Amino acid sequence: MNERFGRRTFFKGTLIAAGALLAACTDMDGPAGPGGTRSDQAVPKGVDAEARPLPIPPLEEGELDGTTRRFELTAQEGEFEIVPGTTTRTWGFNGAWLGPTLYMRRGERIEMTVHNEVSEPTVVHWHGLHLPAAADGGPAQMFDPGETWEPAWDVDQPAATCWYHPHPHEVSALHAYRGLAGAIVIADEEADALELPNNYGVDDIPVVITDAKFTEDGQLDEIIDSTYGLLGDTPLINGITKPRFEATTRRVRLRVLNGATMRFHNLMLGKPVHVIATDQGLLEAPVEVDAVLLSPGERVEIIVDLEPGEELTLRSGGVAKGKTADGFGLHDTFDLLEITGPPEDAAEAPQLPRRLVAHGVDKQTAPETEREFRLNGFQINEQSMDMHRVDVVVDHEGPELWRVTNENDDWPHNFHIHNARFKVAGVDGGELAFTHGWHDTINIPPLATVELLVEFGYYPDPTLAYMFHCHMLFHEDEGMMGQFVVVEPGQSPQLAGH
Ligand SMILES: [Cu+2]
Repeated sequence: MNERFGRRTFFKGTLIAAGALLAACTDMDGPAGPGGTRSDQAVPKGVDAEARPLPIPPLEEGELDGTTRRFELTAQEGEFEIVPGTTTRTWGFNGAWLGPTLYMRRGERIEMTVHNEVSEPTVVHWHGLHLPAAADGGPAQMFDPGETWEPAWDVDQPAATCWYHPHPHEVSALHAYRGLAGAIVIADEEADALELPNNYGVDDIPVVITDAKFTEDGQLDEIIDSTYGLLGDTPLINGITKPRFEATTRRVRLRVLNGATMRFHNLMLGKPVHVIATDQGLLEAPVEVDAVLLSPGERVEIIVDLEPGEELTLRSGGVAKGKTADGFGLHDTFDLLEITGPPEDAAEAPQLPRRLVAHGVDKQTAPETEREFRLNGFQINEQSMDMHRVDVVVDHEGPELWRVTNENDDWPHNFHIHNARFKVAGVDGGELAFTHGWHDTINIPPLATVELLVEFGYYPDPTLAYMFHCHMLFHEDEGMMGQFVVVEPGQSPQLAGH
């Protein structure tokens, strides 16, 4: 009996292993179907057209007055040629589609004026920034068409690639999908001193990934799927299909933002590249990778070294089946961005710095406060978002340990905390692609638990809440979000209007 049982078990084991290997091969093999896609995913629009030059979002430096930087942003409606030959009605900031890249420096005071000239109430969240709750742009701060909102804050965090996008109650995905999103570059002296590409639009390139699906008459298809939300079948880079970037330098820094509402991208360039920064800024040292998985809302900065005449493609290469959930783009493959090498006479790139910035995390000191969050379906800890409920009160300045579990075995989730940065202190029950560095958004594979060492911006205000939520925006809109309030020690939250 024992022998038979043993043989059967062995047999089953090898079959599973062989199946997994086969799945891994087909998934990583790349384009197999029409238009550079695999046969089981929809063909993206625009793949048969000529490549177009990569549009670089304008760098908006605002108006500098001493150490105060003033910005004016207008959310507006317009139209744009997302796919060649098709005019699509869109939303954007200071333009028809998407928004400019906002530039700000550590130590500056930011005074922002945001005008709402779209047809619905909205609000703008500064994703990754540490600032008072009154400036954070949560759902309690929506403002009507024709109105203006004027948040202000001090930039008190290291250089990083962050972004801004709408956060209106229950329609964040739709407003972001229509085009209200842009990158933020935070600079500081420490980063300036490093020999890294930082000439915006020349060797320091924003790569904003979003996606869309289209109606037959070429408009944004706004039908919200009950599982996939507004997951688009056509990936867009800086707002267009099939872009091409012709490098003029041998070294390029890509500031990649996954601004898609639901789609994961496993980014690869066909050769090893160096990751130098995650959501919340530079790593301690460059890390060489073959691929890096970005869930919605995450950023990564990549250094690519190019030879004259070299042709590379930034691809979304998919993740091997069985390694994580199905769907949500995890097994789709796309060519995202063609990159060509510089001219022969381009100057040699210097040695990549071996050290970047010191993180100074004291791993010996255990945080006094530990909290647990269970993500399941569209809920966190068996509760849906309630703007009148405070879920967490942070009444101290030090770090906390947040233990976040994805209880679903078939859905991915991720987790974003406003006004905070965190290190991944541990992963249990799953594999994370990239755990180095400071994050504000992290992928949590099915049945995995991640331990996050969280540092908050400390701007006590008992009257307004910050959000923590799944950044798959359909999940957020369906209620997968909670509220935390930062207060003085011993103080109680007192949400405004309640
Ligand atoms: Cu989710």
